[in-house]
Amino acid sequence: YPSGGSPQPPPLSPLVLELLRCDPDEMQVQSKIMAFLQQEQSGRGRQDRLSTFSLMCRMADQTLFSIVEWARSCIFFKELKVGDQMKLLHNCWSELLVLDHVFRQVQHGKESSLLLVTGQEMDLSSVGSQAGLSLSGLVQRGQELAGRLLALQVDRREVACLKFLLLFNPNVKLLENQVFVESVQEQVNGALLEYTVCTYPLYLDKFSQLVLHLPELRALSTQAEDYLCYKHLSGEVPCNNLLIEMLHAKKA
Ligand code: DR9
Repeated sequence: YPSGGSPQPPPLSPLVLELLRCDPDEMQVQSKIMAFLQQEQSGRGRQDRLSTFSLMCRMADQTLFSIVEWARSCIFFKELKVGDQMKLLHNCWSELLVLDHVFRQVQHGKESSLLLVTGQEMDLSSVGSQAGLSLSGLVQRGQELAGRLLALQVDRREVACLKFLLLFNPNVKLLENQVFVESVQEQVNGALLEYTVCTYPLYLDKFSQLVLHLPELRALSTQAEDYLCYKHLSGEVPCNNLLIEMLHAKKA
């Protein structure tokens, strides 16, 4: 044992480390999506510049692509047949998007602006003036959830676990390998519990506090799907959109 100095931190559960290792590098995702959007804009003349809404849809669409790419490269998920992979993703894509957005706001830590996946900052007052009631409500609700997670001091490792808990949802129907999905859910639950107890020993119920926020996240994602569906029906969402494809898959 090392003598003197500060005590060694407790060893991290190997599973938590593995889940964190699956996480893509935020800067890499940021520059990839930024480059994609600039490419999209650069071919256009002054007249047919994309509207804020189209740009935001493309941005969210690209974020969803990176989430799907993340899932496909993940431990456990790789082992599933494609059919089960699709069912799990169809079930949770909007939850993963909302968690991604909300945790970005936690890290950003500013109440007066949003941080987009591209690294751009957007003033909430300008959202307030451009957005209609339902979008403003969604953004506001997202900020409130971010505020509560910030107060909980949620960290990256915990978020990595939460993403797996959302992805491996044992309530998804007609899975070929239901038992495996249940076992991953249990293992990740156990690892998250152990991690919070070891890392935040003075904070006794951090685990339950974290997990208790999942229903709010799910409610928010349902509300976001409804908004997107409404925009789609009024013909505003650009075509060839993965968001819309996922929206249809879930309803089917
Ligand atoms: C389905 C699950 C999706 C979850 C996605 C979560 C991540 C999305 C990433 C960022 C969203 C931030 C939105 C910032 C607002 C951008 C600036 C703005 O206000 O633009 C106005 C424009 C039009 O507003 P409107 O639809 O209300 O119409 C107004 C009307 O015409 C006049 O009254 O809105 C947009 O540009 C919104 C872009 C939406 C992009 C993709 C769909 C995401 C679905 C829901 C967003 C929920 C965000 C909050 C999540 C907590």
